[in-house]
Amino acid sequence: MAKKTTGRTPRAKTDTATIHDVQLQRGTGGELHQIAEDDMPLLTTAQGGPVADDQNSLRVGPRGPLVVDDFHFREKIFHFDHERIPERVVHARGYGAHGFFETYDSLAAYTKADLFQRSGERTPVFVRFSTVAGNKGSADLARDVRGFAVKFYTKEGNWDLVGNNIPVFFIQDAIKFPDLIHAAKQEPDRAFPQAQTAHDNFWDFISLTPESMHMVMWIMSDRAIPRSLRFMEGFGVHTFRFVNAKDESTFVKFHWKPKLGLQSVAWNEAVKINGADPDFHRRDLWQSIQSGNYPEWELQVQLFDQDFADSFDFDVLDPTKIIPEEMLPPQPIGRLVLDRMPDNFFAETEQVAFMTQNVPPGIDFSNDPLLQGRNFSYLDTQLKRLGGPNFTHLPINAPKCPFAHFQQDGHMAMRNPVGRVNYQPNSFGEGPRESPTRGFRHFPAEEQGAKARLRPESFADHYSQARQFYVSQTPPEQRHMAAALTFELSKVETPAIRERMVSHLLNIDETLAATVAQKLGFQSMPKPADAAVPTRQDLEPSPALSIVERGPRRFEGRKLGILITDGVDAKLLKGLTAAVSKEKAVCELIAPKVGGVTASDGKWINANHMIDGGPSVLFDAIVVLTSADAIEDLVKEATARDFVADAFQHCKFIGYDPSAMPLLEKAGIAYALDEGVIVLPGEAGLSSFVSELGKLRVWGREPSVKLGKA
Ligand code: HDE
Repeated sequence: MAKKTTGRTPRAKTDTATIHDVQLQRGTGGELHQIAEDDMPLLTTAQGGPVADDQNSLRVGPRGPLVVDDFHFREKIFHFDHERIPERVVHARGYGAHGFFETYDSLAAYTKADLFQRSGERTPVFVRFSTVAGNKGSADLARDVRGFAVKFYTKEGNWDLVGNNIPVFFIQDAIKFPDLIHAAKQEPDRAFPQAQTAHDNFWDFISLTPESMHMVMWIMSDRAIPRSLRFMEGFGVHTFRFVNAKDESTFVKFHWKPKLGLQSVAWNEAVKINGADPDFHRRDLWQSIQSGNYPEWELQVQLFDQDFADSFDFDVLDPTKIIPEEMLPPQPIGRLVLDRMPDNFFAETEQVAFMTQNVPPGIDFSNDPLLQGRNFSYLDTQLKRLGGPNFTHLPINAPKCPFAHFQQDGHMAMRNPVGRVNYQPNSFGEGPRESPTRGFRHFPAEEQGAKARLRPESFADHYSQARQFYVSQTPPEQRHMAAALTFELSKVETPAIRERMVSHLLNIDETLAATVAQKLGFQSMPKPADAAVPTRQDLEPSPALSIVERGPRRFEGRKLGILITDGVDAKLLKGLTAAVSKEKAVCELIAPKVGGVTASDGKWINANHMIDGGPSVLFDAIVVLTSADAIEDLVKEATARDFVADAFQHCKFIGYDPSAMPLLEKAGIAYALDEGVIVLPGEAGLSSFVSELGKLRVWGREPSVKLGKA
């Protein structure tokens, strides 16, 4: 006989027999259908045992203790207790996607790597983007380097190109990596600040490590706050080797170039995005792939031989140096398209194990000491993170080509060799054998020298390329770098560290140093830091280093935020959204209330956001379309005023219909209208407005906004 139930778990009864009466299932059109219990998959334990009641644990009487026979409860809680694995010690926060790499033309002259042999060949890939310093739950818009790790599942095994969105690194020797990362991450006694380099320990280490100065210029630039993962470059950083079938080696540096051009956010915008949408980058990647706007990059290579390396001003083995693109133009060799999100974040993005030492025949290492140190590190880290040596059995890490070896057993072994023989050589003629012709052979580079702990003289110039980066930036980008340095050092509590940093800046650019020193309130200038190489070279500027110079010039792939109210001109709105989608960009509608608005033609328009949840920092440009009746209420909304004022401050393009002018006035920008604030539909029409948006920012506005003149 059924006992009395508590009534708290409507779909479960506490007696023994049937549990679910009905369930709801969503149809293809989103509608809900009822499905009968018999048509639903049966819930089981991990051992496959059918579960009768998943709502109540087993107890003695309605108010009595739980009992140990409850194997279902025990298994469920046990598994939950073990759901986490250690987060990555660096690059903990990441987001991944699947796609393919397509080779343009055969590269057989340079490399025998199978994936580069045939024009049009497609190789499946998995890419994981990441921030470096923050923990797994930190915000996307931290000022930080972005990881850009690509796993190519080639027909000759996996090739992992584990790169960053910045082509140089902080240190020249892997032995300094733990120190660098300790200093960059949260301070150990107080456990803050998270995902930020604006603290004493980081700048203490950096200011004592002159080799980091070039990288410091990059992370203080807008490169460290990308607008989207889709709008950033990637770099293999180190010099690698291509090796062809004749065993000839060519040095190679890898570059990923985004099809939609480069774009970053303003620092004030980054700070606000982190609050408004800490998942800004991952949401953007998710949305663009799910909507069929597949992000794309071109793989380009800088190829060079030993003679070039010998004639170059710097050492090509030094990972704190670039080879300027103007000096050695990168050649396009293929494209990467990301077209599928993982089915499960943990199984794929979290468990993916990148290792720099995963290279196929035809790709090899150089003697870059950082690369060689990395080749040592990545295997260890996967063992720790994934808990055993069989992480290659996980589908995301397993090669997609045939493979065979005698590695066996260990935790979670899923694919042990079958048959009697698990060794070789054997006389049974069983099992795989190595092949001197098809197998990987390391490039037989000749090496000599005394064994010693040392740093080569050729790595000693720490300032010339740092300066080259700075002088290659446009004026707004240079201003951002000065502001970033000032902000970061303003958070440093120890005056000596600030001074030491400024003493390095003096070796890079005197004006930059003076600006930062003045903003930090220095009474006098410190002496320039002692430099290992006393004469800094004045290298030619490299425009390729500027984001503004490499901007997209098109609004494609960007997002327009349109603030609408009741009475919005339906025709104007329709025309605008059509012009935007023609440009392959996206519109999102923001309304004063949740749900939407009633347009001028009496029809209801659904909005994507309520104004409080859709601040203008989430968009690349904004438009305000309102009506004479609604504007009075709109100007009373503080968030509507911020919507406009922030967009103006962040130098974005703003479109408005004449009835929105009172909001511009209230936001304090009506007196500073410039060429980036455009009345709609305007004489030139909506498509010309949208093509104007391709300029992305009105940087000329910035100085007046900064000084509060706007
Ligand atoms: Fe890494 N790095 N790294 N790194 N790195 C890791 O491996 C390491 C370096 C990079 O999305 C770890 O699986 C050392 C340079 C990316 O899963 C670890 C040194 C570059 C990712 C590790 C470096 C990178 C990592 C932590 C100094 C750019 C994320 C978790 C010699 C070229 C991959 C893991 C992903 C991850 C070690 C320096 C890029 C501990 C010792 C330079 C993109 O193995």
